[in-house]
Amino acid sequence: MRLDSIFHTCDAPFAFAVSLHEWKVRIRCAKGDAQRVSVVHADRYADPGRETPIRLEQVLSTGLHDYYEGIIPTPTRRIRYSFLLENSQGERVWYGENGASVERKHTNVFHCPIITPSQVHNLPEWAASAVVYQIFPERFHNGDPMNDPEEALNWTDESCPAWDSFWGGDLQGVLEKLPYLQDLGITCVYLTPIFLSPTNHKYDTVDYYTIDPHFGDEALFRRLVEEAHRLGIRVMLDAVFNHSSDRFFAFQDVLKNGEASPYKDWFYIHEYPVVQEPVACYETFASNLPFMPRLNLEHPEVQQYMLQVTAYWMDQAQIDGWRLDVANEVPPSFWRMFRQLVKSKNPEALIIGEVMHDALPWLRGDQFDGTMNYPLRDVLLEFFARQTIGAAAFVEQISNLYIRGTDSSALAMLNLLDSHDTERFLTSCRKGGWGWQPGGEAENRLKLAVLFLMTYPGIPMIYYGAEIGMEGETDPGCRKPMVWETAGQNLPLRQYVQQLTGLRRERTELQAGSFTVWVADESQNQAGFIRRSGDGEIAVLLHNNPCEAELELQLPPSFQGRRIRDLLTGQTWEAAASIQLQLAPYSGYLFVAET
Ligand code: ARE
Ligand code: CA
Repeated sequence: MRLDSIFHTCDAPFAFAVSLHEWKVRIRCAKGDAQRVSVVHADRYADPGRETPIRLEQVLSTGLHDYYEGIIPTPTRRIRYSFLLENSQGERVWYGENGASVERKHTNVFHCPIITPSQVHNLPEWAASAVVYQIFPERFHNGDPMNDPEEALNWTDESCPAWDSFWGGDLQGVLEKLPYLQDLGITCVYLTPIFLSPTNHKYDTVDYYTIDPHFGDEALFRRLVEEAHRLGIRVMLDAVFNHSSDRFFAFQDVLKNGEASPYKDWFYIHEYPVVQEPVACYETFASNLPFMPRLNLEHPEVQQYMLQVTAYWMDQAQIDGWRLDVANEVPPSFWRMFRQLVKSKNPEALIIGEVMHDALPWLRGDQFDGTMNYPLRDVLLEFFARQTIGAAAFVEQISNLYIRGTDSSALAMLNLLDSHDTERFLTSCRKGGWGWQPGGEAENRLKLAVLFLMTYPGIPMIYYGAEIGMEGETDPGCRKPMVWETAGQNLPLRQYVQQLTGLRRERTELQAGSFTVWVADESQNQAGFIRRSGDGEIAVLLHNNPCEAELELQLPPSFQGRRIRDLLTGQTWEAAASIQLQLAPYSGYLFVAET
C-alpha cells in the first residue's frame, strides 16, 4: 500500500462535528489502493480493547486519490480513533496521528477532545433549498421615475454601461417585480449595496443608516422586505465594512482635523496631513482608490459601529442575511463577533462571505455559512463555456471543490455562473469553444451549466437577467439595465430556468443530498453524479457535447432493474442494468428510479 498517500488530520475538512454527538471523518489514500477502510474508535477514557470498528464508504475519487468517509457516533462527545486500511492481498495498515504502521500501536490515535456547541456549524433551515437571485438595484427596474438621478439615461437606451452611468433603477422597482421573481422560483434576493452613496454601485458608503434616496427610503425598504416575506422570498443585504466612502463622516473628520481627529485610528493613515492626490496617504480598497478608505476593523470603536449598523437593519427591516464584501480582507476577529450578533438576532439568518479563493478558514462554523463560489465558477467556465477541459478533469475538480469544505459549508456555498463583477456566462459561452458561437450553441451550453448549478450541492444563484439571456462583458458591461419587453427576452430559456428552480425546490435530494460521482466519460464528454438523501436518489447526467450520441448507459447499482424516469422530460425506461439513450447535443438528464 502507498503509505505516502494516506492522509487524515483531526481538522476540517478531514474531521468535523456534524452534530454534538457525531464526528465525521474522511481519509485519503492512493487511488485503487485500499479495498476496505475502517475507523476504530472509543471514548477517550475507555480502556484499550474497547474500540468499535466502523466501515467507511468510498465517496469520491480523483486522479490520484480515493476518499473514504463515515460518521463516528459519540454519546460522550470525546473520541479517540485510528484507521485500518486493508487491500486485496490482505495487507493491513494502521494509521494515527503519528503516521502509518503495520503493527497497531494504541498510542497512535487521533483525538477529538470534546465536541462543544460552537464547533457545530448549524445552517439556517432554508439555506439548502434556497434559490438566490442577485440584483444590482440601479439596473433592475425603475419603479419610481421621480427619484431618478438627474443624469439618468433612458432605460431602453442600447448604450453599454460606463463606470458612471445611471439608469434610475430603485427599490420600488424591486418591489414591483417580486411577483416576477416568485414566478421564476426565487426564494431569496441578494441586493448589492443600497445605502447612501454617490456611485451607481454604492460600494462606497457615505451613511450606513440611510437608504440612498435614488433607491427610496427606509419605509419603502421595510415594505419591500415585508412583501417579499409574504411571497416566500427572503432578502439579503451587502455588508460593505472593509472600506467606506471618503464622504463617510469619520473620514471627513480625519480630512478636516488630521492627527487631532478622534477618528484617526478608524482608518490606516500613513502620514499627516492627509492627502488624497495624486496618491492617497492611507490604505484604500484595492490599490489607490482614494474615495474608498479602508476601515480599521481591529479598532473596538469601528467594530462597535459596524455591529450596531448590522443590528439596526436586522431589527428595523427583518432582513434574512448578509453578503460580506471583500470578506477576506476584514479581520476574522470581527467576523466572529459579527456572526454571534447576527445569529443571536436571528438564528435563521444566512451569512455569505465574498472570498474568491479557497475559503476553508472562514467556513469552520465560527464566521460564515458559505462563500460566493468563484472557484466553482472558474471550473464551469472551462468545462461548459470555453470547453477547455474534458469530463475527467471536470469531475475531478468538482469533487475536489466538494471535499474542500465541511458538509454544512458545502450546502451553503453560493454557487454562481456570473455576477456583477464578471463577464456574463452566456457571453463567455459565445466566445468559448470553437470561435464565435451563433445563438443555439452558446445558449445550449449555458443551459447545461444552469442544470449543473441547480443540481450540485450548494445554493444556486442567478444573476439578474441571466434567465432571459442577457449578455455583457465584465464590469461595467455586465450591469446593463434589465430587459423587460418580452420581445427582447429569451422566453424558452426563462422557462427552462423556471423548470429547474422548481425541481430544486421540490426535490430534497438536490438540496441536502450527498454527492458522489457516477460518470466521467472523456470520449463522450459526459459527466454524471448522484445526489442521495433519505428521500431518494437523483442521478444527473450531463452530455457536454455538440454532437448527438446514441449509447447504452450503465445505471448506478441502486437504479438497476427498476423503472427509470427523467425528471426533465418525463421520459421513462423499463430498466435492466442499463438503458438505451439518444442524446441531443448538450443535453442533460435527471434520473430517478420509480419502482
Ligand atoms: C470599477 C472597475 C475598476 C476600476 C474602478 C475605478 O471595475 O476596474 O478601477 O471602478 O473606480 C466596486 C464596484 C466596482 C468598482 C470598485 C472600485 O462594484 O465597479 O470597480 O468598487 O471602485 C477583488 C476583491 C473583491 C472585489 C473585486 C472587484 O477581492 O472583493 O476585486 N469585489 C467586491 C464587490 C465589487 C466592489 C468591491 C468589492 C469594492 O463585489 O463589486 O467593487 O467594494 C481575482 C482576485 C480577486 C479580485 C478579482 C477581481 O479573482 O483574486 O481578489 O477581487 O480578481 O479583480
Ligand atoms: Ca427611479
